[in-house]
Amino acid sequence: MGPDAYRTAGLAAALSGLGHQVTDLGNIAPAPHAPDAESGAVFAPNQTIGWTSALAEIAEQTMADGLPIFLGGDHSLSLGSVSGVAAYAASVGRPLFVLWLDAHTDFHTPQSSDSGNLHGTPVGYFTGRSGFDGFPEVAHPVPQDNICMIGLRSVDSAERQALEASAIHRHDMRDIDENGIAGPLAQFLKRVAAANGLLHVSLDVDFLDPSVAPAVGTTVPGGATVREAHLVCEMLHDSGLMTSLDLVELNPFLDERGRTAHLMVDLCASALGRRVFDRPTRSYT
Ligand code: 4U7
Ligand code: MN
Ligand code: MN
Ligand code: MN
Repeated sequence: MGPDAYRTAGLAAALSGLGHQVTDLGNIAPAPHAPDAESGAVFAPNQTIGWTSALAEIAEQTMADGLPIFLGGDHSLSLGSVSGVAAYAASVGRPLFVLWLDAHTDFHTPQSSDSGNLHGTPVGYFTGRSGFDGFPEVAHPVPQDNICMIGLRSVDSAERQALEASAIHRHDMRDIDENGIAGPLAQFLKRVAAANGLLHVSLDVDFLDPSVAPAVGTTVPGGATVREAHLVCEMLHDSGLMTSLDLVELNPFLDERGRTAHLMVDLCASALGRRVFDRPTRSYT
């Protein structure tokens, strides 16, 4: 229901109002897959394999035509969106960078996950961690050093260990409180620009504070404010660097009169050029 909630909240009209040509490709179906067991350590692995192949294929295709926006739905969709975008980046000979806006690091493997929920594993998958048996092979893993996470405030111990041994750039909420959100983001954007990279942005609803974005299953207090989130999106637009986007984890059943869906639409509009006043062009090179 996530994608339909975005449609109802006027995502396409918001973007076409900014002068973009918008095509809604409709809902994607998972590729044929084996049935899942009723119970097991991991929830719906085979269905997720089906989604991953279908999404990776459509991601690679749509990158050639424009800036794809993947609407969800469970963050496990990023196993497919990011691995497909990475394949496209490799085909045009440019490095892929990923900005992960989330309360969580989603760096589990199916083995390390305590919950068995695959929405906690996309970063593990597209960085090429082992343990994703039966999933499509990740032909072009995203280098750890090309990933920047902002908004972190709920990290499991297995993830923390793996993350601390990794080169992934991470900014928890304390970092944002102490230093603001613009500094770390600008630093990252500079690196993307210097490398002539493509930039995939993955925006999990729970990046935002639950008081302003209640429509998500995994609320964690102490998240980004409305303005912090808009500033990130406005800077992304100014940079001209974003080449693909996930809007994920929206659960409209938990929303209050569509306020979370509308906020996410407004953020997406900011990332694609909505502003109050023009500013002198800012360069991140
Ligand atoms: B989301 C969790 F246990 N780490 O693995 C897990 F805390 O896409 C949460 O970021 C994962 O919302 C959250 O289940 C996944 C949990
Ligand atoms: Mn989820
Ligand atoms: Mn999350
Ligand atoms: Mn997430």
